[in-house]
Amino acid sequence: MPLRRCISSSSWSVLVLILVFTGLAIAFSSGWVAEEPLAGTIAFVSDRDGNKEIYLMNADGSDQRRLTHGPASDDSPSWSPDGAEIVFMYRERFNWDLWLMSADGTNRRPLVATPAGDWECAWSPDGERVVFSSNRDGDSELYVIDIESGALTQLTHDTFAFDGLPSWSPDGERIAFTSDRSSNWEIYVMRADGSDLRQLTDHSSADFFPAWSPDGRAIAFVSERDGNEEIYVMDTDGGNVRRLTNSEGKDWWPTWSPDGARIAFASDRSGNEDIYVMNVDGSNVVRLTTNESTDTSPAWRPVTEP
Ligand SMILES: [Ca+2]
Ligand SMILES: [Ca+2]
Ligand SMILES: [Ca+2]
Ligand SMILES: [Ca+2]
Repeated sequence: MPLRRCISSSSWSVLVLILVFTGLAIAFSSGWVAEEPLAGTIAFVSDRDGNKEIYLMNADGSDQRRLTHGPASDDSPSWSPDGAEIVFMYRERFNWDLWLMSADGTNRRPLVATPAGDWECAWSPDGERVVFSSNRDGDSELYVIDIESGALTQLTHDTFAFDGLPSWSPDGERIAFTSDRSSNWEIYVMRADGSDLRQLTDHSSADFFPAWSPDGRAIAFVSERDGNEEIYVMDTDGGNVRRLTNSEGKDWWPTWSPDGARIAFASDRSGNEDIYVMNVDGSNVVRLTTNESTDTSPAWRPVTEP
């Protein structure tokens, strides 16, 4: 092989190698290679079949399937920590109760059934209790029920305030919730026995819907402080507030992926409510439902394996 041709051939190889490595470096630095697929299962509520029913879908929006059937309204699903069961709001005629079912929709049975309104439930991380709100004593207060024994503990005692929308810390030690005890809706946190109450947000607009991150270090929430409902995240002491969404529609119902990398939420930005998912920094928004009815109340299953 002539010397000149040999040199140009090896230069070409070096150039190709440089281009390949540069491309890989750009791909890694832009995060493109690190993007994980949307994994797991999301429960949600839709009235696409006539009244509010609970559905499941894969976290990429595929395989949407109905879990509940019948004339009653089924709403606000919350998963057991092992992903085997769902507690949800159930309304026959005009009264809301709390029911349990297996994740395949079987084994439906009441957990809390009183003539009062019983709403907004969240399963404890140890799997043994459910926190919920109820107006059984006149106005909305938070209660915890032991699933096995039925023993009830009242957590809040402010008879002039709405207290609701609870979210457990992943270690089970604390419960974040929404209250209007300081004249407008703010997010508060207390120990799981109701003691050591602290106010986390302090803004004249409505702040509500706390959702504790799986690593326990952040709380997602909804606020109207920038004009309409947007999703924000803050540290668990109320500091370091960051806005994640920016749409003219209502963005609410945040729910974290089990790995803490994404947040699914409901939004009516397209004209009717649908489920969306975004990275935890607000980037890469993906729409998961496209049905023209109301699709809302997403709850990401806390485990990803079947
Ligand atoms: Ca109250
Ligand atoms: Ca506020
Ligand atoms: Ca918005
Ligand atoms: Ca829809």
